[in-house]
Amino acid sequence: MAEVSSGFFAEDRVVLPQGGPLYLQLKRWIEDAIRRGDIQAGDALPSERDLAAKVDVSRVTVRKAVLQLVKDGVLVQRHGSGTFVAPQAPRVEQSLSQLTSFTEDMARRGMAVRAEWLERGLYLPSPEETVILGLSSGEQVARISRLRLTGDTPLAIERASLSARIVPDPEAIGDSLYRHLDKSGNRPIRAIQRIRAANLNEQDAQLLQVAVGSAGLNIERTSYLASGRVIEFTRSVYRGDTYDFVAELRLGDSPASGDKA
Ligand code: 16G
Repeated sequence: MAEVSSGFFAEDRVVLPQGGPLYLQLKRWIEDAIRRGDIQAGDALPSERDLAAKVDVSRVTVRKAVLQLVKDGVLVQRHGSGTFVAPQAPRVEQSLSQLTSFTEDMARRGMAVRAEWLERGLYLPSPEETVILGLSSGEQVARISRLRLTGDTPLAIERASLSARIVPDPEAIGDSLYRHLDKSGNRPIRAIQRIRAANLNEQDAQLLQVAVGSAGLNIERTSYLASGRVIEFTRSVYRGDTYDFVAELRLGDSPASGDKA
C-alpha cells in the first residue's frame, strides 16, 4: 500500500481541472489521477485535513468530493484506517447470442474464476418457482446461490433454482452448474434472458464490494431442455462497472428489407 505522504499527493503543484463547483473539480482531479495510474487500487488518500491544505480548498469541499467518489465506487472508506482507491474490476464483454456458462465465458478470456457458496440445498418451492419450473405437487426445489469472482474481484451474484428431481444433491455440484447438468444429460439448449438496470441494495453491494446504490444489472435467465421443459431459473446481479452485454443484430426478414439485387 502506498504511503500517504509519498508519490502523487506529495507533488508540489496541484492544478485542478477548471469548470463547475470546486468539489467536482477535486473529484475529477482524483479520477484523472486514477485513470492515468498516478494512484492505484489500494493506495491511501491523505487525510481530509491534509488534502484540504494541499489542494487549498475547505475540508467541506474535500468531504463532498470524497463522499461522491465513495458513492461511485471509485474510493472505499475503511473505518478507522482511512480512504483508499477501490479495486478496479476488469471489464468483461459477454455475447447475448450464445448460451454459455459463466465458467466457459471466463475461460475463453483466460480468466480464472471461482465461486463462493452463499446457499445450497433443497427447499419447499415458492409459488413463483413452482410455476416457472413446472414443478409437480410435493416436488422440492434445489437452490444454489453463488458469488462469482475472478481472483479477489467479485463480478456477479447468481441465485439459481432447479427442480430437485434434476439436482437431487446440490452439494455434488462442483465449480460449474452447467458441467454438472451436462453429466446427467440435462444441459440447457435454449434460454430467455431479461436484463434490467438496478441500483444495488445493501446486501448485494456488500457482496460485490461496491457502494450501496451503485449501478448493477439484474438478469433473469430461464433455460430450457430440448424437450421444452424449464431446467433452470436464475436471478443474477452483475456489477454495472464490469459487464458489457453485446448482441449482434441482423436485418429482419420483413418484405421491405433485404438485398433484392
Ligand atoms: C451464467 C448464467 C447462469 C448460469 C451460469 C452457469 C448469465 C446471466 N447467467 O452465468 O444462469 O447458471 O452461467 O455457470 O449469463 P457455471 O456453469 O459456471 O456454474
